[in-house]
Formats: sequence, structure tokens, C-alpha cells
Amino acid sequence: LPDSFCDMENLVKVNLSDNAIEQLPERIGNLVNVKNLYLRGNNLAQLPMSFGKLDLLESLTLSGNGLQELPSTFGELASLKTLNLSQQGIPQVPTAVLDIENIEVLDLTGNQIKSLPAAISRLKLLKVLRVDYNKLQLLADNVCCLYKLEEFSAVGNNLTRLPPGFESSRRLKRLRLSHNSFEIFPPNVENLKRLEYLDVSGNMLRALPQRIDRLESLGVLKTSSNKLTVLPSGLFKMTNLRELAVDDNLIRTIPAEICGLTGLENFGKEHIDNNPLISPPIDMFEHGLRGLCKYFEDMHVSSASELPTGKVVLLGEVFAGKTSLANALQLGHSKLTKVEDRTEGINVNSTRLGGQLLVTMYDFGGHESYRLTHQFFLTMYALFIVVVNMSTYEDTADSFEQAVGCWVDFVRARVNRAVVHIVGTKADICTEADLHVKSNSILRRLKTFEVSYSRCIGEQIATIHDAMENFGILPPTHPFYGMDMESLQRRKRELERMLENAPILPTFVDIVSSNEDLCGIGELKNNVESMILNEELFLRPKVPRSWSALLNMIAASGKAATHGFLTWSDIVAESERETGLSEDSTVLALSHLHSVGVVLHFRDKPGLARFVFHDPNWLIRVFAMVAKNKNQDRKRMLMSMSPMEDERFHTMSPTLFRNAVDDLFERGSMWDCLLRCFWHELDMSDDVFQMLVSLLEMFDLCYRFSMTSPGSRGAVQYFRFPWFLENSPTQMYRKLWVNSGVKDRQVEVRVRFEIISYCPVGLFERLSVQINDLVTRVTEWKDGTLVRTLNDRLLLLQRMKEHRVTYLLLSTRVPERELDQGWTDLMPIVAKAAGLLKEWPGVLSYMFVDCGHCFGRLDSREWSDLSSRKVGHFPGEVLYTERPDHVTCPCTGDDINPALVYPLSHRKSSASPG
Ligand SMILES: Nc1nc2c(ncn2[C@@H]2O[C@H](COP(=O)(O)OP(=O)(O)OP(=O)(O)O)[C@@H](O)[C@H]2O)c(=O)[nH]1
Ligand SMILES: [Mg+2]
Repeated sequence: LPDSFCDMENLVKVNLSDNAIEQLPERIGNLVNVKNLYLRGNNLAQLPMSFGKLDLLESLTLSGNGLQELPSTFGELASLKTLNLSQQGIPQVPTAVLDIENIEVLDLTGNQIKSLPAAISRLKLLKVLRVDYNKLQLLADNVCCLYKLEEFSAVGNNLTRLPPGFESSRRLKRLRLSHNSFEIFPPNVENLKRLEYLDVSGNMLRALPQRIDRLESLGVLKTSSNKLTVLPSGLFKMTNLRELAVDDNLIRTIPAEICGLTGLENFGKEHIDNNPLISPPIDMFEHGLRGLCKYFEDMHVSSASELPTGKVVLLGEVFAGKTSLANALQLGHSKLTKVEDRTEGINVNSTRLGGQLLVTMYDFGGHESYRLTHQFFLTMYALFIVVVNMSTYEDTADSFEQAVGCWVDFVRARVNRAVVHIVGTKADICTEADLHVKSNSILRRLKTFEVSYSRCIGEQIATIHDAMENFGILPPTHPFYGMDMESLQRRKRELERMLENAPILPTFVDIVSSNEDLCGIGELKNNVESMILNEELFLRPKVPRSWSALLNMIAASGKAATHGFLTWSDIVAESERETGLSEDSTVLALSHLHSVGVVLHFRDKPGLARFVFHDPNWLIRVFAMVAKNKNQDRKRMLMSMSPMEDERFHTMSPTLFRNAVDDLFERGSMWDCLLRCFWHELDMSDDVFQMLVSLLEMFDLCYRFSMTSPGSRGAVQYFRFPWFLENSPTQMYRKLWVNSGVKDRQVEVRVRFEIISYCPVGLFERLSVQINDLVTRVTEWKDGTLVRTLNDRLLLLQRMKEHRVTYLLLSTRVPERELDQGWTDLMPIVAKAAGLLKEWPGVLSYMFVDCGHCFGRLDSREWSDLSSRKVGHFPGEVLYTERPDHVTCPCTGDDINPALVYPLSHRKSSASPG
């Protein structure tokens, strides 16, 4: 700053934030009329002595400077009310601050302070004290003498208790103690009668006080991520409570009294998720307080019971022996399949293994092409049995990966704490010794497999921990540079949860033969049943007994149905007659049966809500009739045949047929008439056809579009199935994107998802379906989609694979001055991709923003090389962080345009993905 700056004596408000000022002029004290002074984000190492002369200064922001000390005159700032000293890296509260008796708001967030000095009690007028993300272990007793304190925030420290007498801060309204180390709820908090907001999330609390209702003004209570096992009775008397979060704890039951909390606004599943809840079942929280009350009413009327069902899913390589095993378990005698009897899709059958439990067995066809649809049937409460062909299994990494590893990953990706068992089959054609060696090898490799998975996550957690420890002084090259503390905290918790939710693996391999000797089958039955009934492995939710009756009723009516579905209205009518359940109760019961995977009912989907799918076999057969065509052999066969040879295609002329098949494999476009032919044997009405298409759409397997094609009258309906595309990049892509390059004054911005090891099947294709309402298509191929946005800008979605990493790249090119528009195009698509990934909580994925400045200095070949160290990148969380005024390229250290990395006006929102 020029020295003459200090001659502007009339200045009242001065904002010099986010510059690179290293020193203020010595005469700064001349600005005697300044009331507000903002110096955030400069490089001030110290302040001039004359600073103390700013007699009228009321508000001072010094955050993010790295100031180590304050001038001795600082204490003379008699008018100062608001002081922000956050993110300076200071190890203690500067003594000069404690002399300013009029301070009302003091922000010390993000420093290295280990304790608050006793003298803090001199700040008698202090209303707001923030010491978030410091290194506090103890608060001095004197904190209690801050009688005027209304808000105290100490998030992210190491506090284990509050000092005695803390309750004398009687005016306290807001208290934030999240992410500390409290094991016991601080007793003196209970006396803070005026407390309106309390956040104790992310501690290690095992209980809340019984009489928590003594906090009579409390409107918001956040206790997520603790170790609570029950909620105290007092809680349910807190009628003023508007917001409550108890997710990520160890709560098993919630009493009916919760219905008394009528002031709660939008208390939903996310506020209670991640608890081992058995009553009410977690899905009841999707129905609001009203639904919950209904559940408790029904529980009262009809006694509590557990559904007498279990679900077993058989997985494993093609020809592993799954179907033959399912036959042996179900029939009680050997029925080996023939070589040509490969399972298409899934076989589902219910059977009793001996006891009362009705076990539904899902026997998955092992072929790769079915995995797209199979993943929708991987649900909680199922026992996953990986079937291994012991006669072909070899003690090699590859063999293990194919026979076991990839199946464990497949299950892990979708289901938290999945219970996995391993069955080695075809024992009749193996030697005793061989079986012994191979089962040991499987178990050994499984252990190593898990250890390397946890190590990979553990390393990430360690890096985040490092970023948190050194917050504020991270170099731009640090992988988490640019993330705020909250995002770091959230990312860390998500990774920890992945470790906690890892599959529960077996300690032995069950060896069986499905051949006539049926060796080991009896033992396997016992093992399976006792595993399903083991409460430590499976939660068995408590439901009204009448729900089991409903299930039986549906099974009986299902037997008489021509197709694999019943109508909602029929079920309601029959249910009222036979089980006495009202319509409201039937809604709850069906939603529960849906969530445990016994029936499917999509009550929120227009076009589907009218139907209840009771027979997964039928549903999967319907999918398989379409999906099995996705295969080069099938294509060749269809192309070579005449529609006359096959009764399914009789309605089509040879030209029409050939064009339709060609369109399907070249462009992924299924003509309406061809789709009807594939479903020919279902012999269905138009109503059912539309319903099936809605189902495919709901699973994001296709989307519809209309086109007027030459020769036809009116618009023809098409369905696009992106996963049918087998072609490589099109000419159009080369012309419009590769060859045209980035034009003068244009920039490219790119968001990159890295999916480590297991990538969900169909992720890219489903994204391509989901963006349909946002864009129009220019060209598509197997691994890419070039689209045009409503504003006529081009956007490219690409998939790439390298070793064990799958990349999802979302990019757009815009003139530099229109960057904000570019982000507006890109962000909804980023949100869709992140939203899709959330369906697979066990998939390890990272989001990055690649540095658009690097694109400008590299040629496009280097830019597309994803392992290149020449491209800087930022953690994806920056997309949801406010845009700063300065950004440094992590690769070159250059100052870059912040708009290349930070979309405009992204307020932090709960929608931001982790
Ligand atoms: N000797 C012997 N043969 C078996 C046994 N179990 C299965 N097989 C044979 O192995 C082949 C494959 O068995 P399936 O049960 O169809 O295998 P799958 O895992 O269901 O195969 P997909 O459905 O294609 O994934 C068939 O030829 C069976 O006859 C067994 O215990 N002993
Ligand atoms: Mg099979």
C-alpha cells in the first residue's frame, strides 16, 4: 500500500482482503475514522505499532495471514467488538487481545491453540467465542465466567469434558462441540436452560442424559456419529425439538414415544440411518411421523414378530455349480444340470431347509452380461454364497480373483456389512487332499485380499488425517489442498464407514457335492439356517404379525396370476378382507417387504405404482429377454436370419427387421416394434408393455425418444439402450471434439471420477441415460457420449480404463469469459454421476477437478494422459466450496483464474457428495 493511503482520514470502511500485502504502512494509525477493516487473506507477518490508534475500529478481520504476534498497542483498540483471527497458525490466544474488554465476537478458528488462557474471563462482554479446529484438550475453568456468552463453538478439538461451572454461562443459546473426544455427555450442559442449538456429533458418547428434556428451549439436537445404544426417555418429551439427528450410532430400537415429537420437521431416514435398527425397521422412516405412528399402532394391535423368511444369493463363475447346488438344497436329491443348461438371468425359488424358515434362493447366472441387472437384487438381509468349482480352482491370483475376489467386490460395492459364505462344490471329482489344500488357499487369499483393501482405505484416511493436522498450511501439491475442514471430516468418516461396513467373511469353506452322494449338503443346510438366524450377522426387524399374513396372501394370489405382478388395488382390497390391514398399513407393509427384497413395489414412480411385482423370476426373465441379445454372437445370428424363421418376429418385414437390428447394435436404438418382438412370448397388453418400459427406465437401462422416420406416419417411439453400443469413437466425435481442439480464448474444464478396482457394471451407461433430460445427443459410442446442452455448448462424457482404475471424465469447452455458463452445464451432470455412485456405498471412488490452466499449456495428448504428472488437480470438494479470490495451480505454482476450478456461487450444501 502506498504510504499516502494513510492520508485518507475519512475512510470508514476498508476492504483489502485477498491481496498479497506483506506490510501495512507505519502511519495506518492515521485512519482514525475507520470502523470496519477487512484484511483477510494477505501475507501480513505483523502489524505496525500505530495500529492501536484506530480508536473507532469496531470490526477487524485478519483471518488467513499467518500473523504470529500482535503489536503491544493492539490492546488499545477500545471500540473493537468483532475480531476475526482465524487461520493464523497461532499457538495461543495473543495476550493483547485479552486487554480489549469490549470484544463481543472473537473468532479463533483454525489455529494451533492448545488451551484457553485463564485471562479470557476478562472479556466480560463476549457473546460469541469460536475456537473450532484448534488443538484444545481442556478449557480453563474461567471460560465459565463469560456470563454474556451466547454462542460457543469448539468443533474439531480434542475435548473430553467441559470445566465445572460451565453452566454459569446462562445465556448460552448455541453450543457446538462436534468432532471432539467426549465419551460422557458433559453433565453441566443439562443446566443450560436457554440452549436452543446443541451439536455433539462425531464424539464417542455412549448415552445421552435421561433428563435431557431439562434443556427446555432446545430446538436442534445433533448427535450423529456417536456410540449411542438407546435414546433416553426424556428426549421424547422435548416437544420444542424441530430437528433431531441420531444417525450413525448403535441404536437397536426406538420406542413408540417418538410419535410424541410432533414439532419435528422432516425427520427422515437420513437422520436415523446407519444404526442396527430392528424396531421400527429403517424403511418405516421413509413414511414420516404419521407412518411411524401407524407402524406402532399395528404393532400394538397385532403382536410383534419377525418375517419367517431368509434370502440366500448364490454367486460365482459360469459353470461353478450354482444351479446344481440350488437343486440339491431344494429338492433333497441330486439334479445336476446339463452342460447346455446355463442359467439365463436368475432362478428364484423358495424352500425350507429343514426348519420353519422359508428361504428364498436367488441363483444368479454367472455370465458377465447379467451383472447389470443382478446388482439390483443384491439387498440387505441376504446371505451371499460364493460357489467355487473346486475341480478347476487353482491356487493362483487369477483363479482366486475370478472365482472369489470379484464376487466379494461385487457384493461389497452394493451391500453394507454383507455376510459372505464360500461353498466349494464338485467335491465328488476332487481328492480329499486337493480339497484341503484349495480351501486353505481360498481362505488365505481372501484374507490378503481384504487386508489390501483396508490398507488402501487406511492410507487415504492417514492422508486426510495429515491434511487435518496441517490445515491452513497445506502446500498446493497436497492431494487435499483446497478442501475445508468439514469436507475433510466428512470424507474421513465416509472412508471409516467403508472399513466398518466391509463384508463379514467366512472362517471356513463348506465343501459339498451336488452329485448323487450329496456329500456335505446336509451340513450346509444347517450352516445356512443357523447363519440366517444368527442375530449377530443379520438384523431381523420386528414387524406386526399381520404383515406375514399379507406376505402369504400375496404368495397365494401370485400363484394364480398370469404375469409376475399383481395390481395394487387388488392387493389392498384383498388385504383388507383377509388380513384386516387398512390401506395405510398395507402401504407400510409393502414398503417393508420391498426393502427386504421379497416383493418389489415402486410406490413413488408414476406408471409403476399401480403394480406389485411378487415374482422376481418373471421380472428377470423379462429383462433377460432383452439383455441376452447384447452379445456379438446374438447379433450375428439376428442379422443372418429372416424374421419369418422365428415366430417372435413374424410381424416385421425383412427390411424393417434388418434395419431395426442394425440400429440396435450400431446406435443402441431399439425400435418399439423390435422390443415388442423380444417380449413376444409374454403375450401382453399395451398397458403391460408401457409398464415394462417404465421398469427398464426406472433402472436406467434405457430412455425413450420419438423420431419421425421417413416412410412412417407420425412419430415412431424408440428406446435407447446405451449398453448395446459396441462401437469405437465415431467420426463425428473426431470432427467436433478432437480435430476442432480448443479454440482461441477457449478453455476446457474437466471433472474426473476415479473408480478404484471394482467399477459398478453399467455405471457409465446409466449416467448416459440419466442425462437425457438435460442435453441433446450429438454422438455416442461404447465409451463416450458427446452432447449438446440447451445453450448449444458441447460437453463430453468419457470412460477410460487403466489397470485397476476406471475413469469417468466429464468435460466442456467454453470461451474463458463464459466459464460460469460452462459450469452451469457441467454441474448437473457431475451431480448425477455422484448420485449414481452413492448407490454403491462400497465402491472406492474419488472426484477431482483437473486444472484447466494445465490444459492451456499442454497439448491435448498430454492432457488426455491421465497418469501424467503434468496436469494439476484439485479434490472434487472444491466444486462445492465458495470460490476464493486466488488459486494456485498445484502443478506449476502459477496463479490461475479461480473460475477454472471453482464453479460460481456454490454455497455449501448437503447435496455435496463426499
Ligand atoms: N460332478 C459334479 N458335477 C457338477 C456338480 N455340480 C455341478 N456340476 C456340473 O457342472 C456344470 C455346471 O453346473 P451348473 O450348476 O449349471 O453351474 P452354474 O454355476 O449354475 O452355471 P451358470 O448358470 O452358467 O452360471 C454342469 O454340467 C453340472 O452337471 C457336482 O457337484 N459334481
Ligand atoms: Mg446356473
